[in-house]
Amino acid sequence: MELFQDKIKKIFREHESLLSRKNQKKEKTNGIYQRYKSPVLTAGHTPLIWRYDFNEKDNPLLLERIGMNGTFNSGAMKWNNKYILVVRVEGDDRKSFFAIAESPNGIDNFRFWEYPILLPDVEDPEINVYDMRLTRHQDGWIYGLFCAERKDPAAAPGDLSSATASCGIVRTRDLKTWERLPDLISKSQQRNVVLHPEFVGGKYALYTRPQDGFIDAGSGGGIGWALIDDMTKAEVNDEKIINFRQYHTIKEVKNGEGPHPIKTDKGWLHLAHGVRACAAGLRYVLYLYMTDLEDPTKIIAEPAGHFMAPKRKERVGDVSNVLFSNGWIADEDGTVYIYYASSDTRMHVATSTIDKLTDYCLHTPADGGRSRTSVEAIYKLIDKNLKQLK
Ligand code: M1P
Repeated sequence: MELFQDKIKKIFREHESLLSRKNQKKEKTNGIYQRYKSPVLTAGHTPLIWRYDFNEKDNPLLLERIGMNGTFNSGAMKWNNKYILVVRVEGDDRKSFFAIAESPNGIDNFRFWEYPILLPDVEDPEINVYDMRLTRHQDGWIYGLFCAERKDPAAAPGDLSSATASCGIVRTRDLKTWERLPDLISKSQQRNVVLHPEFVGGKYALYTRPQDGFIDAGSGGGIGWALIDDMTKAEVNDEKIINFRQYHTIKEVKNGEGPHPIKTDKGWLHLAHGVRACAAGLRYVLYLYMTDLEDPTKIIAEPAGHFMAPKRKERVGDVSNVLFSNGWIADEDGTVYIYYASSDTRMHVATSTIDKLTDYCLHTPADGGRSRTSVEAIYKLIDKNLKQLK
């Protein structure tokens, strides 16, 4: 019979071989970005000490005591020369929480820190938290903005599904001690709220996503923008939509800012998600757009359609047909690490460069709104190529 200690050694060996697996580039690329073969984080990457009780007397059968269901929608930043993800970990109990994983190279060998983050509470404690966006702000703090979900107090008796979404706010200087600030005050529900990294006219600036209900964006027109005087009592007063949802596009049902935009010499580079409905349900894809350096609310480029959409295994998971990103890292050499989750289940990385992403934004035709305009764009390219190749 296998000894308890031998069984433990085997579990640790298998875990280590998953954690230390080298990631490899996928062969095919469209030139704009490079996908990788393996996910960077799965539920299987979570530490064994979160899941097993290794005391033989208490757990003689060596069963998993606390199950982990998924690792997805992660905020990202470079920290002490390491690539850091603040991961949305979801347990088998459906509760999400945040935990930090770090990698020496950004594409593999991600390892979770020993303890997940125990968020301080606010007066009205939320039920669930997810999708943290990290911003190292000009004011010196690192902010984490996330969705705080509560049971809808107005739900009819017997309705155990209706919920409300608000923006929770924490800040830290070391990623270890987190100060909880009051939730964002807003007339509407809010999810996908992101802090711009610089002051704008002396104020903090938020990308918002006003929504009528917990799921429905409803009359919320798209990605919004609001200036905030003080992050310790943040309140949305004036909110204007800067990136609209549009009929017959990849973002007709919903959209939302991803991580905070990257400052480039050609403008602010934004990553967002767009949602459309189809017979298979909702389809979430990623798209890029750019805004003016002086006026981050002014769109200067937006390529038609998606930048990345779920492919092959990415298409299947707990919520299938979803790509979602709330974290990317721009390295000093211009490499961009795009951390994206597939189907609310696992984390991946794709790499690109600032040059490629801005070139893609500035030179991909915009959505003309009709099939005919799409064909006209192709005609223009064919004419140009035929002249070029003669
Ligand atoms: O299930 C897909 C995504 O749905 C929500 O995003 P949005 O508010 O834009 O619809 C979020 O719950 C997100 O976490 C999730 O990945």
